[in-house]
Amino acid sequence: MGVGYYQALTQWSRGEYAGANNTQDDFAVMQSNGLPLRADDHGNTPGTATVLGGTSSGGITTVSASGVIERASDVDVFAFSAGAGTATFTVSPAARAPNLDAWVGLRDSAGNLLANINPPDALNATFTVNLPAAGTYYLSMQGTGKGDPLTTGYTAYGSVGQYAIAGSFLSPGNQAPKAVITASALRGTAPLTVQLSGAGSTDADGSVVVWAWTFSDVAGTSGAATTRTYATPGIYAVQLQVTDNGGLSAAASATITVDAPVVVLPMRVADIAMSRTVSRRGVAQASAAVKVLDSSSLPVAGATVAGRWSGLVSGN
Ligand SMILES: [Ca+2]
Ligand SMILES: [Ca+2]
Ligand SMILES: [Ca+2]
Repeated sequence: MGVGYYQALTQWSRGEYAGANNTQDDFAVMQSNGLPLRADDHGNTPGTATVLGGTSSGGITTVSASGVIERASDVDVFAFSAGAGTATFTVSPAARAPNLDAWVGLRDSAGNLLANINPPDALNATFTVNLPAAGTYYLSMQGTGKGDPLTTGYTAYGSVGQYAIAGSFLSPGNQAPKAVITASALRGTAPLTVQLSGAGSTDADGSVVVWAWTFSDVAGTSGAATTRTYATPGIYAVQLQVTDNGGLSAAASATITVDAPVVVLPMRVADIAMSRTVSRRGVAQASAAVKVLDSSSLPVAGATVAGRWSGLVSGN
């Protein structure tokens, strides 16, 4: 053993470094003097894994566990069931005089390594990983070495000791949220200002944490509420996507109809020219030519006029 001054992290060994003059195996010496290594506390394989215990609230399960890497060959495996989404774990060595430099791996139920963490020059490890699907996952702990043991590194020989695990992940069976759009108006005359709110969106087993709005005419925005002003007549689509604290999403949509403003032109009836014709068979036909002028005294094309006859409609 020796002391690695000026190093951020030092580790004890049995003299695997270059030029070592003491290669004594202290574990072997202790055992030969009646100090057997402790029995393993957690299984080494997924089949013998310890199930991580914890509590579930608001769609999030929080777990903790502790254990000991008793020998260099030890692997401690923990199992947990989680929903799809973000999982975060922190592995801490013993608070006092720790020796365990932990390598932590996260595998899915098929044994695929999804993440591993072994920060340089630190004994603790924190990592966040996105679990691709709901299911059972395995966290495995083991001691590790660092770099080249002959120079500035060390082997896993001394990486033993206590550790604590703390983590959180989505509870299995997370339910998707429900998106609800509330609009102050779905139809109106341009310019139309519409207050849009997604505050009525819900999540049965957690909470809505993200509101994302997309519009058919402009770039989208985020937030529980937003305001749009439609200057141009047309039909516009609005979509709201909400995401819960478990990463599941749901969407709702609405259609905003913006009508052209009704134009009222000042106009007047300038003249009505009456005429009457009588056919040989004695049938009389009367007509009225109505002249409609605007405020500039120009004829208004296409003006619709309604009239009603009253009084004498036959005879001279
Ligand atoms: Ca162990
Ligand atoms: Ca073990
Ligand atoms: Ca949920």
